[in-house]
Amino acid sequence: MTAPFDRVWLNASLATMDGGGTDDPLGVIEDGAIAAKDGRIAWLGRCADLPEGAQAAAQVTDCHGAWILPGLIDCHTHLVFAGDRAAEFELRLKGASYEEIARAGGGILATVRATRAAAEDALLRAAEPRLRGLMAEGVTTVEIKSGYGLDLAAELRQLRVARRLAAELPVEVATSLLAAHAVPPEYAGRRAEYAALVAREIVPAAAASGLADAVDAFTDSAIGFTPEETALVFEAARAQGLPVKLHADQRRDDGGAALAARCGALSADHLEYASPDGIAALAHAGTVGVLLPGAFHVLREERRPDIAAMREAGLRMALATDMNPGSSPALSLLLMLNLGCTLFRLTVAEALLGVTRHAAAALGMADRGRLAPGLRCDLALYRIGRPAELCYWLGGNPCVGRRVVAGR
Ligand code: DI6
Ligand code: FE
Repeated sequence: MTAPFDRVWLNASLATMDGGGTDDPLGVIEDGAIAAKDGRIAWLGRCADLPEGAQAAAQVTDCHGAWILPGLIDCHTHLVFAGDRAAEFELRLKGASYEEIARAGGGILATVRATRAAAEDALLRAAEPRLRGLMAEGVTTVEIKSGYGLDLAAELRQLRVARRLAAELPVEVATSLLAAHAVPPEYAGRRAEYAALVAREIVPAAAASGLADAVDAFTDSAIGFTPEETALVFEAARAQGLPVKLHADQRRDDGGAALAARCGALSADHLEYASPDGIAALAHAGTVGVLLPGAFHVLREERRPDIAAMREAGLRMALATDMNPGSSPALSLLLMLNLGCTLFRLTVAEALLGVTRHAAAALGMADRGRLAPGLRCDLALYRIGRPAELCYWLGGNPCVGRRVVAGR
């Protein structure tokens, strides 16, 4: 008889993220065990109920009371880039605004210059420690965007680095083409022309390369793209069969949420200025709202996303680092759990669902983000007394184990 399981974890508390309503939103199983076969969760439940013979021929790990969560998912990062913008941080501390710096040719375009000038290997070496830092916290899936190339070759180079990171490290990576992030210097004053180029050439070429899993854009009428330009890029994505995501309503209400909903986007991200109607439209469309408290904090924004409207609408909320050198130099997803609770007033359950189940949905991944039979057995183990500790500490890292299944 073949062994039922090849891995078994015993004596753990499980936060399955597959909970039963308001009493138990995290789906906790105390004194639990989890068993895997061929990289999939084959069984989970109370230790006492472990099937007969479960441990035979399996590699068994005694968790000594640690908590197990599904491997965390950072569903919004720009972690492949060259250089840093610490000098801009200092300028902002002296009163300069993000938009002023961007209009003066700094901001995103400063990182574009550095990233275009960097060789692929140099980009890889710069990105790797950032990714390893997330992995050390129990992150097993990371989304990585381009957007600092802004021409076909440099955008593809960023995406290739993202794929190489996934090939070289035990982590899963989902890539997003963000060529519509800013207007490159050679198109200064010709924003619509650049948006048309993205739609006509860059999106199809990225799709043909197989390097992009999705297409993202930055709708911001001042320093990004108009809803009409964004819609053009999204049509190109749809024509290539690629899902879309959107940086929406971060600094003003540009109608980004409604646009994302209309286009059936996987996620609409930021949403500080999204209106209750826009939020309701997102919920109705099944689009996930991705909250990015790192950018809110670093830019010292005062307008919070309308969490009450999101709850009311039943919008699924995810939480991510937005790791980027300008608005969110955030190297820790655990820290975002704290900021999500303290700055946005999320509950512990909302924050934790935001980096697991709802983050998976924001990436269109149905095979992870919860602990349930049949799903990938990507796990994160923490030495904590209760799940709230993951949101409570500011800094530090209680992750004591992590496992990611190889291959999709
Ligand atoms: N919103 C963001 O949070 C990042 N891009 C965007 O459109 C910021 C990118 C940067 O400042 O480098
Ligand atoms: Fe972003």
